[in-house]
Amino acid sequence: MAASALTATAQNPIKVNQVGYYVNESKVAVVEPTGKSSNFILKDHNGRKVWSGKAVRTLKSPFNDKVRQVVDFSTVTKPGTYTLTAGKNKQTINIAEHPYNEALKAAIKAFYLQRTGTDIEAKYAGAFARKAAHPDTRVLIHPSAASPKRPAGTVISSPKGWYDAGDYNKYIVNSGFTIGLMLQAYQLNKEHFEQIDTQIPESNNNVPDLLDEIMYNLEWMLTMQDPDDGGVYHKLTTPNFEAFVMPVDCKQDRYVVQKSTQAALDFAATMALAARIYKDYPQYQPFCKIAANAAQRAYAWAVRFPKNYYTQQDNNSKYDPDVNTGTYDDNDADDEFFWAATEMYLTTGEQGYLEQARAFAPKQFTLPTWGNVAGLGIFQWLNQELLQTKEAGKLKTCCMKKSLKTFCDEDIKALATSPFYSIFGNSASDFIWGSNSEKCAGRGIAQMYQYALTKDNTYRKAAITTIDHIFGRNATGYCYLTGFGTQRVMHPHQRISAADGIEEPLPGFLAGGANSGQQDAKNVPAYPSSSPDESYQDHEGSYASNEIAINWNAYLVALLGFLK
Ligand code: G3I
Ligand code: 9MR
Repeated sequence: MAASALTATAQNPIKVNQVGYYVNESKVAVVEPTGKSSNFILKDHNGRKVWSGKAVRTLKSPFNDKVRQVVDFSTVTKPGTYTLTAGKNKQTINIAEHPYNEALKAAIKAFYLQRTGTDIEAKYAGAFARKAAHPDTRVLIHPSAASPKRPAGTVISSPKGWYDAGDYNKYIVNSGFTIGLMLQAYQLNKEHFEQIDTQIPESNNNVPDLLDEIMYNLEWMLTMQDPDDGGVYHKLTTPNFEAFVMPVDCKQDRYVVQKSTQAALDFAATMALAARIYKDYPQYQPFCKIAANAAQRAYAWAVRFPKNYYTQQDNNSKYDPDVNTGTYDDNDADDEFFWAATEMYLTTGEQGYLEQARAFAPKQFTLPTWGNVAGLGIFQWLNQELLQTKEAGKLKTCCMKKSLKTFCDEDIKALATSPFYSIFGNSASDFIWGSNSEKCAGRGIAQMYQYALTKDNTYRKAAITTIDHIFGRNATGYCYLTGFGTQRVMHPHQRISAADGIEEPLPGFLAGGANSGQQDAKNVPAYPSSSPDESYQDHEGSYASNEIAINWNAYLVALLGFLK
């Protein structure tokens, strides 16, 4: 389809979840009034009227003078394709039993498209096939990472793994977080994930595709541990971001840089968690032994160096070459200690780790992010309760659960006055870098934990309102998952999508989303608005609002895995 056709409805004042609505859940559209008409009509594919009504609420934006009408046609429950009409404007509505299966499949398949060091084959990727690049079999030890046995310039091999995002580097902190979030969701929703066939090279090996896909990055992560001392390099990177060229056209040397406490702990948590999950599959049992051992060594290293934070600027003042790529830096490792100690205890049963987990346990629930993984520690303890394991209750979760409930209830209160009828996006602080995932899908996942704990459907309904935002019921009208929706993201900040000569971007990627920081303002045309919720542009240069990233896709995978 031509780009013009895909974006023809860019100004459609009727904002809906363009992927679809569940038959038995709320169906809300939000209309920006354009004329006097106050009657809304829904017709089926034969043009028969099945519903008509007025707005249930008219609300003013918290950020500007715009007014929005909330239209609720939840009483329509028959699967099908419909047309919603408001005055002269029309919008397509899909209703289905399982409206998000294709989106979930694509969001997992996106990880395959991010694989480094292997041919991406036409039989799995169609037009998006490409030649292998970045084998990473010749990676240099950067001076910041030098050790007696591996002095600067030593060549190591560190193949496989996924490109982090729109760039071509591989970062341990973000990899660990990404895998942690997905494996934890997998633990609770195995049956649903098992039936998702993503058509990847490993699809016929009797292991769920999600686990095979994740293994491709776990194998890389293992190579990032210094075999001598157990420390873990923070990232594998070029000195500078590559230009917008295809992977095969990249020429810069690749380095591993400084070992960091956060990298060691996220690595330990991820490997410990993986060692438990993959042991169900005979072909992965050797991996599980290696992973469990690697996790213990990394944790021990972090205990020796509890404040060895990644310091890019400092390193640049001391060493050459300078490194100017993503930092994933963080000045607090308590949350990483908590998550890692949690996973280590559950894998080894050793009391020492339980004591560490107790010592670092947070009192409050916070949404998990790459920089604050306390939420992953909390989710793992909740998983123990929900799965009724023998470890459930070894760490008291009462404060965490109380604060998760408060958090979720506050979000739900906001629905009453939310112009887009979503628990996300009602305050400016939601619109940060990666808002669609870190704040929006993150809030959805929190609600799904609360739902799992209480079976109170109010929480599941609240979670669905975050998916409604992501799939188009929002101030920009974009459906933020590439390849989906009627108003599509066509120009994500992703080097491959920009350089492959194909008009459509790689499918299945969640764009970062509106970000009031507008940190890329110098690289892009003027933003359409200064409103936080409109600080987005579908422009290739917009890394602050329109990049894609593995961790962001992970939130969507986890949330859709819960929702089913
Ligand atoms: O969390 C704070 C929030 O408390 C505060 O109110 C708000 C106000 O600006 O900022 C929030 O922090 C932002 C943070 O993202 C949220 O996680 C920072 O301002 C923002 O600078 C930070 O951006 C990070 C970005 O790198 C720049 O460092 C993103 O999280 C992170 O996802 C992104 O990661 C990059 C990699 O470095 C390189 N590869 C691509 C990847 C995706 O863009
Ligand atoms: O492409 C880079 C993206 O992956 C990062 O998330 C982002 C922030 O670190 O930086 C992007 O690179 C830009 C750089 O920071 C500034 N000059 C323009 C680069 C993009 O073309």
